[in-house]
Amino acid sequence: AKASRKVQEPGVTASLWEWSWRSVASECPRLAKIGYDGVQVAPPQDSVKRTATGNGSDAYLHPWWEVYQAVDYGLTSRMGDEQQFRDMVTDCREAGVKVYVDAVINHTTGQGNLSYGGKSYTPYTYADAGYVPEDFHYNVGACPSADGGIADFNNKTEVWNCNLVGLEDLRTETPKVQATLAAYLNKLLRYGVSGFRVDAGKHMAPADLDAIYDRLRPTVDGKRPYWALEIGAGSPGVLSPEAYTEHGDVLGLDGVKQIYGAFRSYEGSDRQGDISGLATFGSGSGLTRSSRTMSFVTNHDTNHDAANALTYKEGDQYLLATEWLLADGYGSPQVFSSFTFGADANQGPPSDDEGIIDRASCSNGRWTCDHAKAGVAAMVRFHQYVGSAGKRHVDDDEQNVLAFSRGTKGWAGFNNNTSARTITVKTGLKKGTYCDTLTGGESDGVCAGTTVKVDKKGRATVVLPARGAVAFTKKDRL
Ligand code: AAO
Repeated sequence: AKASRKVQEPGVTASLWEWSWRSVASECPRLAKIGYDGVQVAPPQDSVKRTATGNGSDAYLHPWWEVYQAVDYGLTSRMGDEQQFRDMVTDCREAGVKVYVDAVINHTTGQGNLSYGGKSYTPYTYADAGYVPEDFHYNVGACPSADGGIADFNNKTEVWNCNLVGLEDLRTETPKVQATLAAYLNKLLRYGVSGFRVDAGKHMAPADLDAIYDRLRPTVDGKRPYWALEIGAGSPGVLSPEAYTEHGDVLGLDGVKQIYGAFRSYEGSDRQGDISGLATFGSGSGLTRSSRTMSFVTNHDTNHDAANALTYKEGDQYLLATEWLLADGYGSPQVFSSFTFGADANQGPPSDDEGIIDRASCSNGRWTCDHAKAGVAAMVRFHQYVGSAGKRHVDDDEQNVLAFSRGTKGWAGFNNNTSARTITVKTGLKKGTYCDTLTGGESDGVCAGTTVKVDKKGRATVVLPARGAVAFTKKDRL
């Protein structure tokens, strides 16, 4: 039978970033129960295993970023071994959760000489992957910068051919490199993976990305693999996220900044911003179109950039923003969930002395488990229930308050102020008493939290808690 050209859609995913394979496997039944369609996992290929620390900010022997330095495409990593990876994919699929992989295909490593898989290497020579010096842009004179690095992020030749932060840049335009990378991705697809987050997508020419994608087999479900390109914000023209939407979905990194700007405003602060301004979030606010975007409040990079993104450290505000994004419907929303860390942004996940990551626990304070928090889980269900129903009855009259319906299927109101607000709005829903899903929800016809009365004109007066929200759908009618 001819393979379908239909691309796997990710739906709602959780990024259980740097969770070990065994931990992801045991979490998948809960992800399914909450209503997640998929899980995204950290880079599984073999990577550098550091043997010494550096100076100043390079004090961690096993920082989180080791896994972004590929050595070969064996699947022994900080998160587990190849069998554990395969078992995780099988277990998650059996639970009904699809698995997406962070694919590091732009470069190899830029330091060290030993990998988690026990392989030794020297710069530009990786026997197990089959790479020799001529497989890298730097060694064939293709990078024009003086030191081989990217000096100008607005210059496409440098961005595509030079070494990003010293990471050895592969000649992704050659059939040999393309075949090597496609063999890696095809192995993952054979194991049941449904698609990829393409790391450093901006650092590969679009034609190279297309050529690699064209070499991919279908997923085990007979679809074209999902392909989400990481296009770091801020570069113009052919390097812009918009330009790359011709070649895949893109990560909503500009959206991260808009969300941050809107939420990090509160009474009595000198920081300005206003969540009511998110009424037009999406293509209406200059972002890539919804159908081409994976949206999120933060990811593993912006998580360390508290000046430009909301992170778990903001607590209620981070959760409120996550809940709002799930209600809004822009893009394919992804909820980031990983480990807690201190002041040094290089700190790695809880692990043993060898860098092997501990089992994730939602009760020892080392893992945020934001994907499973009650409010987030309730809004995943809301998101799935309202589907593609349009945003209607938008109420953005008051500072830091935003409310809207999703067609006639659900209504949600958000308040980013530090005290409660009462609003009277059109809900789009029919007359009745509804149970707010965020303050406890309903079971056996009894509502644990707030109830909202909708009159025969579809209007309701709702009290939005401080830094909180109220949301209900048609099926929450008592
Ligand atoms: C580590 C060490 C390095 C060492 C290297 C090699 O830290 O000192 O040289 O090893 O030995 C991660 C870590 C790196 C780490 C690396 C490898 O973040 O610190 O290096 O693993 O272990 C650019 C890229 C984008 C990239 C991002 C970090 O375009 O692809 O930098 N993200 C991915 C991953 C990331 C990973 C890698 C790539 C490498 O998600 O985790 O690195 O595999 C501007 C540019 C962007 C640029 C950013 C950040 O953006 O336009 O393209 O992203 O700067 O440098 C506003 C501005 C916008 C700016 C943005 C920054 O939006 O408008 O212009 O802020 O937030």
